[in-house]
Amino acid sequence: MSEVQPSESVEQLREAAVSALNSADSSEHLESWRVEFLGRKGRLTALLRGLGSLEIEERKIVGAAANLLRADLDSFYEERERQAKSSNAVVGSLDVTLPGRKPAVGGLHPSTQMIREITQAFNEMGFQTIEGPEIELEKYNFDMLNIPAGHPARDQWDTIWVDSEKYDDVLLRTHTSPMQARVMENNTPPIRVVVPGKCYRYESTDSTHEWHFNQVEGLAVDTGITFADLKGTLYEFARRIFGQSRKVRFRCDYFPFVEPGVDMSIDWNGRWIEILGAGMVHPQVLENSGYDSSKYTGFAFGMGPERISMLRNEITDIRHFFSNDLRFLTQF
Ligand code: FA5
Repeated sequence: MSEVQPSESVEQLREAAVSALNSADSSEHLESWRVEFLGRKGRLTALLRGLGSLEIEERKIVGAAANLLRADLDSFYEERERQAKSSNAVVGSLDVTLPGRKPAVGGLHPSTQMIREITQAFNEMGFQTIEGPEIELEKYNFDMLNIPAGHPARDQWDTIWVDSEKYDDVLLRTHTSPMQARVMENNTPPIRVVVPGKCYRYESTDSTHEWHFNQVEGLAVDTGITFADLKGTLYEFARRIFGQSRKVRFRCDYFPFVEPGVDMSIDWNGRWIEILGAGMVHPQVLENSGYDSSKYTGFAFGMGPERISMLRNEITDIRHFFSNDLRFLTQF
């Protein structure tokens, strides 16, 4: 075996080349690395040119080591170049090499979906949808509805009052019923409207009570409207929303603006669940709006779409509707 050792300079060149290649972090750096180490006037070429001055045995060994180094550097360079090309495809913060993902698409809020379903059921029965103010005058929220100041029925609705420079008695409406008075004031019979919208009550929340929630009000006024019309309309509504075979129950209830007043429940797995309040429009309310109560009669109702959606979709807590949690919202 020859005593001649492989040239140190091949090993030094390998070390220098590999370390420079590892720190080349851009295409420009890679190119200057290629020129420095593998180029025609580069360091490897210079080393090969120097072989001629070596003894024949040494030249063989150093030559073989230098050729091996060239092969290695070529393949290291190719690998780095391939990596650089694929990372060049990353444009700014957009990585176009990532696999495609379905874009998130928004949808209608579950309350809106329920409101639209309810109002559509009534639209198909000839009711028109209208909206009214959420900030309301005491006059419409209470007085016109037969609930004058000091009337104990005011305690039924815990009221959020609003400071106003222009008006004395302004509040966030506690129900959509003030629209009964507003609609009657501005229209002549026949009237058939449904009024969806937000209501506010100063009350603590629990699984079935929110301090803000939606209602859908209904009002029909004409000559000859009877309690049978109220029952027939609400029966048909319950069938459309809860299914054709749904059983319905009416019981007496008290609201100052209707006489007689009722609540309507539906049969839900053998239990009666109350879903709305209703009644024949009180003659005083008709008179307050300038109608002759000996000529006109009407019925009105008010329901909570969130409570109806809870029943239909087996939602156990009303607070989910307004907590803005996508895990809930995306289920609709
Ligand atoms: C009223 O608000 C009457 N204005 C309804 C009415 C209209 C009666 C026309 C007669 C004629 P009540 O306070 O019961 O009634 O509310 C009606 C519906 O609103 C309830 O059945 C319920 O579905 C919903 N609701 C009431 N309070 C809340 C609350 N805190 N959170 C969620 N929903 C509520």
